[in-house]
Amino acid sequence: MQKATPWGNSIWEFSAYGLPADGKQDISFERSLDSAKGEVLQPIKIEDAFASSVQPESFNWKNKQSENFIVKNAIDNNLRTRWSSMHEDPQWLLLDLGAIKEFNEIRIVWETAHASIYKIEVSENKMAWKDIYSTENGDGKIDAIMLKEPIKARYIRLTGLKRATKWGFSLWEFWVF
Ligand SMILES: [Ca+2]
Repeated sequence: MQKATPWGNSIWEFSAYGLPADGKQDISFERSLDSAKGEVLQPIKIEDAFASSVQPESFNWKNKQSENFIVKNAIDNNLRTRWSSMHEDPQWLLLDLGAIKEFNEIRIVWETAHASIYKIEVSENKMAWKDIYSTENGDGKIDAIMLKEPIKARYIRLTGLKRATKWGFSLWEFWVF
């Protein structure tokens, strides 16, 4: 509407980001992440999920409907449902693959309320835990974490140590490959 300088209006880039409009997992999106390798990966099925806390259901003014934040939302292959913790540090999310499985990549699709500091541990028995990843510079969006070598484990525990926002720890999906 009004130029800020004697020159014109000039921008380097204009980008828009969002989720699939149909509310279902966008497989082409998932595949596009692997296009460089020419492989199509399917995530390992996660049998169950638990969390240190769940934010109470609330009314979403954007969708005009109430929204819940139950932990199963993190493993339902739906990028429009999310788990969110209570608004306190720290919190954890525990995923059960149902049996010991081998994997070498984890992908976390964060909601705006992401973790700036978090770590991931794995276990075969929920007693002895092994650190496999940590970061103090989490920037949300999608974290595709390639492990140095394939890991065999049944349980995966994500611990959010510091929230990036005043909200909780919230993610749309947790994938294991
Ligand atoms: Ca979901």
